[in-house]
Amino acid sequence: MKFYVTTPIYYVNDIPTVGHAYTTVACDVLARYHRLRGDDVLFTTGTDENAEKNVRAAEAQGIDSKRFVDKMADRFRQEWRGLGISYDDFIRTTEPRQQEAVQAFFDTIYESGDLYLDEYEGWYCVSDETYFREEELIEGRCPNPECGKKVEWMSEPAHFFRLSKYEGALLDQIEKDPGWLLPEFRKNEVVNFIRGGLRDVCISRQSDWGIPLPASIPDSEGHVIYVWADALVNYLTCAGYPADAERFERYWPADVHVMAKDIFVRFHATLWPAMLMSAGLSLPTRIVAHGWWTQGGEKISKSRGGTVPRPGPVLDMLMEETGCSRPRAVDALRYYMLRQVPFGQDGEFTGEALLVRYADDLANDLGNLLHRVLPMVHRYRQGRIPATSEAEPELHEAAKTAVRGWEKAVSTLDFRGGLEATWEFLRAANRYVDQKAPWSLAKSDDEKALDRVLYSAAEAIRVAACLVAPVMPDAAAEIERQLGLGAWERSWQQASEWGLLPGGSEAGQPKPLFPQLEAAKPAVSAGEQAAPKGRGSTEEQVMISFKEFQKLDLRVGEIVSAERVPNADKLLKLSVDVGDETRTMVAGIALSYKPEELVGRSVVVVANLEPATIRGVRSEGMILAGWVEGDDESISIVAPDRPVPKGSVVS
Ligand code: ME8
Repeated sequence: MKFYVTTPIYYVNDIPTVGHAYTTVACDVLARYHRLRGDDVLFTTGTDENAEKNVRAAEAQGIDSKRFVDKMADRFRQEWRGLGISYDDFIRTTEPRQQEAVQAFFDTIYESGDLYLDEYEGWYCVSDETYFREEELIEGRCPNPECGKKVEWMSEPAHFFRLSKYEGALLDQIEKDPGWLLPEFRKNEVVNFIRGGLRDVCISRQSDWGIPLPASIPDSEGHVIYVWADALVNYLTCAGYPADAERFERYWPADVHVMAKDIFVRFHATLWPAMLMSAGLSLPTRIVAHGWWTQGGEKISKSRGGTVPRPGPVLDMLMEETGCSRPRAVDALRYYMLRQVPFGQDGEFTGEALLVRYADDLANDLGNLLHRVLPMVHRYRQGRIPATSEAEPELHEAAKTAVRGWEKAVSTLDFRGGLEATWEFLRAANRYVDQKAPWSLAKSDDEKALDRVLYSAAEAIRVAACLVAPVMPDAAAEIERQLGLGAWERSWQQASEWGLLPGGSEAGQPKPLFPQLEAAKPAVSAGEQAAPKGRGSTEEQVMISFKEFQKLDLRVGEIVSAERVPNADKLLKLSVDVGDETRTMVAGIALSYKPEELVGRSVVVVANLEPATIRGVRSEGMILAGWVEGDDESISIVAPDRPVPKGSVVS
């Protein structure tokens, strides 16, 4: 099966925002998913360079237009590489192959009688590169609420495309193919737009920047093709049109064009299919519009000015706040964008929401599963995945449900639904580990039961890696490395199979997948995670100076009372006398200590830790303990070797 997916080609008047990254990541996920299925994928993106607004941006920087677009196209490539975008083709509309395709295409349209010369008199918005009728303007400005810029009067001879001729054919197409335009509610906007009456579109301008109208068309001299009519043809060019007939036969029509709602109704769902009908070419199989990322309720846009969220600074922030590596920050950003809002809807982009997703979904649900299971494989089975023929069927069922969930979701570009199905499975796997309590089995002599639980949990992690791979390729590869599957040939098929992890194979060394600096942990996650993480919890070890160390107020305290925190298996509420006062502290040590055995014990306390509310209890400090990461029963509190008075300094 072939699968051809396209992003819009972006204007290069400025570098991309998280909005451009969103569409590009979504298409990348589709491409990676289809490659995993074994499909022959063509995934294209690129830059729309023949626009007047690019020329003006170059002028504003005092750079020659060609040099400017060259530089910006490189920037786009660089940005996409930095986000793990696996495009197969990057097209620039200033390339000769685009000129060849556009001219061949307009020759065909001319031959079909759909081009004619007339006088254009009307308004043009350079920012939107769109023609407007007088009555469409709002107070004399561009009617697009996100733009509202001054429009320019144009009066010149121009070539027109008979768009009006295709009203009926477009409405028929929409009716006969219900899945053609997505989402459903936007389809109605298209229908209303077409029913409102389509006017013929001016498709040439008198300019020297752009692709010349073919000389074979009468009165073409001095005319370049309207930038939208040029840009849309890129989808054909990348498929090999017109020169490579074999390639074109293979990939056209595109399986899905993806974009935001701004360029859906007028351009992709109306003008483009009408142009294709005129040229006698097949229509794309699906055209899908997602919503906008907003900030303060306004669309995030290149031209908005101020601090526009761009991928680079967002990644820097993530790395700084969590201590994760760049590839893992990329994974987290990709995940956040696709998980946070339903694909067709707008969503507010915030660093806070991204950090919460990181902590709760990635560090906690996904990361913890790996870091509970792998250390136990090392501890109880000397680092070898147990060999067992009794992998848990109940977990296999959960895995199959998740796979079906993804497959259904991908067919409608419901990325959020796909990820929710995956997380349902991760939660089931975490519950399985909780219920089977391998740390208790390790104390019994039921070796087979322990083998089965460890194997099944590790197998669930293998499946999880496969499910998250299209969205988080780096994390998936790291999970496989830690499972000892370094040279594993991953395929989608393997996500529904069970028992593929080779028993007896050697697991890799555990390393936090989505590390989290202590300071960045939200109180609620810290509570649920129960036990504090070890020093190795940051992926790259952070060195601190002695001066920084001295900022810690470490003191000896004495536990005065201890009780369980209701509805939290792992938490104890302690009263600790730290010399001059008694503080309440919540500690995740309940699986290792009974409350009554703690009273009167000396402990080492971090006395100047910011208070946090954990499960409704305000915790004013932290006691130190050692533990085997992932094993909540191995916690051992740190205490002075010989008696020292309460409140003594620890340094
Ligand atoms: O329109 N939220 O280029 P462009 C979501 N060159 N998506 C966003 C977004 C946001 N805030 N901001 C941008 C053009 N996008 C034409 C396209 S195609 C033949 C020609 C994404 O640079 C989204 O995909 O203005 C939107 O449709 C596209 O960038 C617009 O990019």
